[in-house]
Amino acid sequence: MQKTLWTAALALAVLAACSPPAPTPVAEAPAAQPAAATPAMADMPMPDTAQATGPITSSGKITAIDAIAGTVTLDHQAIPEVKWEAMSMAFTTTDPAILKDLKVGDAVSFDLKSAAEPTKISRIAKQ
Ligand SMILES: [Cu+2]
Repeated sequence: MQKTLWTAALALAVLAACSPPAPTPVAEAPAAQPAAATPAMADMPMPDTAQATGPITSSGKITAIDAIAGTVTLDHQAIPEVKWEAMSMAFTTTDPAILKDLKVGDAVSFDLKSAAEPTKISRIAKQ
């Protein structure tokens, strides 16, 4: 008798678990996009959102420059906002014209476009 009741209760529980309320699929739809974006962001060493949207200022020295291609190689200081050690690396520019008054050897301050696009320089000027 007790076993029968227990089995019936279990069967009801299983039935309940297998019957989601009707609004559930509707409620899940808006949540799907943030839920999908979160794991991808967590996999990358990305700074927080505020830093990702704005320019990041740093400084360094020009070691190579191609004003026509709009590329510049900089010996730059550590840039903690994007977790970079000090290093020499090539950057592209948002506008090649920003390089026109610069030359190899110049000490410069510059802005990375954003943490999302850290290899693109949006401002550069002699110090
Ligand atoms: Cu670098």
